Amino acid sequence: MKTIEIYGFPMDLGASRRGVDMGPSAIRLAGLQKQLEDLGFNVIDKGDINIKTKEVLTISNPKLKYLEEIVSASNKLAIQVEESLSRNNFPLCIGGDHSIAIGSIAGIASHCKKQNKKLGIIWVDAHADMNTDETTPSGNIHGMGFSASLGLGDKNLSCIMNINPKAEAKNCALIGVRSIDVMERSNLTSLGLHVFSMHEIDKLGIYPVISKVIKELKSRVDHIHLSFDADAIDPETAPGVGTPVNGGLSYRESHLLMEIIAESGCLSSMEIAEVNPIIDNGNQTAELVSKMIASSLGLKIY
Ligand SMILES: [Mn+2]
Repeated sequence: MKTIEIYGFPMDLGASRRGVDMGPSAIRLAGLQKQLEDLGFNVIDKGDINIKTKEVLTISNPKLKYLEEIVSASNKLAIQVEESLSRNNFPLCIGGDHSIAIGSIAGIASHCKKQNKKLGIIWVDAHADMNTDETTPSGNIHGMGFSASLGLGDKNLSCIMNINPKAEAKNCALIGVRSIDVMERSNLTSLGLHVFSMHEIDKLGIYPVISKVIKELKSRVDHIHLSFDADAIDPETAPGVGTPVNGGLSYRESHLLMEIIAESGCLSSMEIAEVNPIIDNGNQTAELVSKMIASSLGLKIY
């Protein structure tokens, strides 16, 4: 059985709303480690990456807010994630805002490059996270993680670990999207990314969608990474997220997505982002996310 290494990334510099920096604590409190141990895994919690808070920082570029600290923290996470993979372990990164993906995917890409492996990414999110400093309406870097990983935008973000792009768009899929900024749209179409919005999920169902994505990725890549933004889930089920958008995945759709990924047996790394305990009901969203992580790693109803 694999060893899972948990890395906390208490980051909220990438977002406007405060509180997602408490996500790692909330997910730990929900019993993540025990749930994974109950599945038979050896679990090592590697603690949190050290990240400065907004109170001690200033914004030097309003189109790339807190760029310097986000790049610094991303580098730290990238090195840890790469080391985890080189130990043949499974890095599980818990956020924090979705800028967590910039560092984790950089570390994964560096590992894959050295091992001559192709990287594929399944990005599950209400948003596309395909903005750049030129298209962003807010300057928030949590909306730039996917584009940076695919080689677009500011080089400080896209060239971490000196690999750019981290993955090819044809080896990536975006699932669950329902809120795309006007200028961001052109970045999506220019790369030819596989997009399965809530429209396709409503029409086809989540099972055919995730099955198709996995089948295609399995035939093309050697390492599949899951980048899961908790706001992909409907806010009625997951109210404690950074940027809630109506019309998301239901409780069972979210779990089924994870269960099918687990059944495929091809997941090699994961991050979960944007849990915000400040606007949650109790710890409902972190508890859901913790159980979903277990589903993605083999928890079955029966
Ligand atoms: Mn996101």
